[in-house]
Amino acid sequence: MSVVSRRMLLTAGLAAAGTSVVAAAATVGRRFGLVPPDAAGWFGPGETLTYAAHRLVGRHAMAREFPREMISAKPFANSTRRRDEAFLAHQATGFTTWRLAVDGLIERPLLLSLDELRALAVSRQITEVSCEEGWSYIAEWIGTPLGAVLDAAVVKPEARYVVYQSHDEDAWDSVDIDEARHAQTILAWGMNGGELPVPFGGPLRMRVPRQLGYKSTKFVNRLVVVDSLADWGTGKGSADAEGGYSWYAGI
Ligand SMILES: Nc1nc2c(c(=O)[nH]1)N[C@H]1C(S)=C(S)[C@@H](COP(=O)(O)O)O[C@H]1N2
Ligand SMILES: [Mo]
Repeated sequence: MSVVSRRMLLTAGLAAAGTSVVAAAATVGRRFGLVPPDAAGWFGPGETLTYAAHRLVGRHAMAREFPREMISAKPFANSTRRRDEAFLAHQATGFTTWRLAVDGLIERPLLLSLDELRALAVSRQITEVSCEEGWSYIAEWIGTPLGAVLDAAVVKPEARYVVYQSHDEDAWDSVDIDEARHAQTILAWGMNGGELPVPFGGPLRMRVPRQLGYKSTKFVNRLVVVDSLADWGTGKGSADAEGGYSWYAGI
């Protein structure tokens, strides 16, 4: 038997073992929130291992925060697709009538202006946006913790995920409740001391600094608290997951 074929057999055997172990653990894992919504795909076993490991040992881990002097002089705004008509109308009037809608499994549906959002709580962080394509930049983000919005809305006990939608209709995404309530997960309305500029997602973007940049959806306009992602798109939990990226993008 050649070295190559033995290695191939070994790899195949390990992969098969890994798959069956993960399959056996799936029932337990689902119960304890260790299985990501895109677990059924080709990369499913790998996605599940990463997600489960981060959830078991890193639930409270913090994304790296940087000193002020490391803020990037020229942050790069990634290209963005077309925003909807409503966005253009709000932009024309300086976002004064713009509102963030919050609904789903909550006691108090909300429609929040930017001022109302700012009045809930303010949090600052100097963190890095890391794109899966290899570039990154560091900026100061000022915003309202997503957890503070969830508290204001009074989340029902069966809630498991927060779906976020955008004026860019192709950019919906979601995080689990732990990520949503993590102190560094914020709805950012400020950047580097000023308002959040439109190219960077203004008036409001998600900042999920423990995950890759694509989870930090720009132009966010609606949050929906849900117990399952099955009814959203094809059930993978985000537009990016449907496009082949992993739903969980922990760094
Ligand atoms: N609405 C919207 N949000 C988005 C994107 C997008 O195309 N549309 N791109 C994502 C990706 S892939 C990255 S890496 C970051 C980049 O953030 P930036 O534009 O501030 O550089 O935004 C994310 N948020
Ligand atoms: Mo990205």
